[in-house]
Amino acid sequence: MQLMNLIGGELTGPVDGLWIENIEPATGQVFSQIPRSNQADVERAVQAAQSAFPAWSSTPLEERAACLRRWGQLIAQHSEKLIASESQDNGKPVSLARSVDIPRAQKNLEFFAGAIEHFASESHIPAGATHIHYTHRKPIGVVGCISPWNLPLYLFTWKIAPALAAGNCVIAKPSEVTPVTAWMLSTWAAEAGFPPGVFNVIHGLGPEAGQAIVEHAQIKAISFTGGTNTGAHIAKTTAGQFKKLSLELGGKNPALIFADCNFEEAVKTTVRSSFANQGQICLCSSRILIEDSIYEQFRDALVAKAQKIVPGDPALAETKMGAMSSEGHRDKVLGYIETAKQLGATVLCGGAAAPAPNERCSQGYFIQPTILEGLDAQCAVNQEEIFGPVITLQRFHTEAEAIALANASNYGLAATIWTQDLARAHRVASKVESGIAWINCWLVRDLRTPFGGVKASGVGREGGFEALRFFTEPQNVCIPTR
Ligand code: TXE
Repeated sequence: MQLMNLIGGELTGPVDGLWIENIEPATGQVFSQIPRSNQADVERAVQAAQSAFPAWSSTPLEERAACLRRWGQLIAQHSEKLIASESQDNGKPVSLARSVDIPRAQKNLEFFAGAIEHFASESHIPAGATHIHYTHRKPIGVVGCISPWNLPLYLFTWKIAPALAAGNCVIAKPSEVTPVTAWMLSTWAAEAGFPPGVFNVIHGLGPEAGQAIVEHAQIKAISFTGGTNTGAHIAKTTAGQFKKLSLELGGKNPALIFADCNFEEAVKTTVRSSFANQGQICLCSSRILIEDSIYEQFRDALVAKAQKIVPGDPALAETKMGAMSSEGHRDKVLGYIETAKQLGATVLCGGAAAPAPNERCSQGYFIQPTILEGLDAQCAVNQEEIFGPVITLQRFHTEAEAIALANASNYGLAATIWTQDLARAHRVASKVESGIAWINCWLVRDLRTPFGGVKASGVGREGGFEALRFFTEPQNVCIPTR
């Protein structure tokens, strides 16, 4: 299978004729080739996008919304193929692609089709006004959307949908690790009704194709989700160009387990929040903070449940945990487990690569769900984002200590708080340094809410009208009333 770029409405190979091998992580085998695009491909895409911008930005918003809705319907129509492809490309179980990734990709497109129809700007008219001010929100122009490999089509559509709805032309780059479903979606752009050049996809490596997008002077905004180091690099690269930036980066998310929690529910959800998608969700819990009086009981219940999760062939319907997204990432995660052992951690379960679930997957990248205890809060394993099925347990005695431990991190994306005490729930949520706080639940999303992190977890917010504000440039217009 050979994937193509989409430039100016045409599916086309890379200018230089170079290709990258794309590997199925469950088998370690090459199953497709993707364009190794560079600055020349990006230049062609920017030119196509610039030519398309005047017409697209003045297209009635109902028509732009209709294109997004038709695209959403095409996802629904092709969902079986998308589910299988997402699982093959990423290593995630088909059950997860079926319940989360692909339906959510459709919803993202349909949500922003609706959101743009309800998006209004402000006017400021003081009593007895001599002048009226109103805010004109204009599309920015050509924008770049760079997405990661953990939720490939889900995060790709989360960015391109608001960008297109707001009237921008898009240069999108999916992760080179998981490019297939973005490519499939690109092949239906014309059928959905997008004129040539409105939506362009450039495949390739981050430091080449991604870097060319980030550096391009005519690309006026970058929406990026990925690693914190890459985000910092993008911020430095664009600083002198005054581009708008939305950076959704890593996390080291605490789960605060108080003694008065609903025990069963807290254990069940913490297992899910720790190991869903092999721990490769930026919102996954990675530091489990447990109140002293229930520490042993909670730990043992968590370990008992985690031990029952056995990584399986992602293509099989019954599999709950699949393969790591790539060999390099598998090795990085195993490296952290080794570091933990060297630091004297107790491995309560897992702690190694998992055996291949079957012959087909004999060369695949599997890791056992791993729970560690006995590590210092400041050590690398408790400070750096591992982004795999690896969690650490820490003990606290007081609410203040729990909050201090939760905040003892450079990251600040999501916190999960488990307590039945209503006042404490609100109090702790307000003191935890995070963009999102879930109380007695996890990963419950309303697409209208602001999404993003503080500290090293990023800059700006996605979601709802926040995303539409990001993808528009406000202009204040002032006019006398008489
Ligand atoms: O991500 P990268 P990587 C974290 C996680 C993981 C680490 C590194 O901890 O272990 O990041 O993962 C593109 N200019 N997350 O290296 O490189 C790249 O091609 C422009 C958290 O795989 O950040 C891809 O499309 N673009 C995370 C995207 O950036 C560049 C999800 C993300 O890749 C670029 C993924 C450059 N110079 C990883 N270099 C989350 N927050 O959900 C790379 N890219």
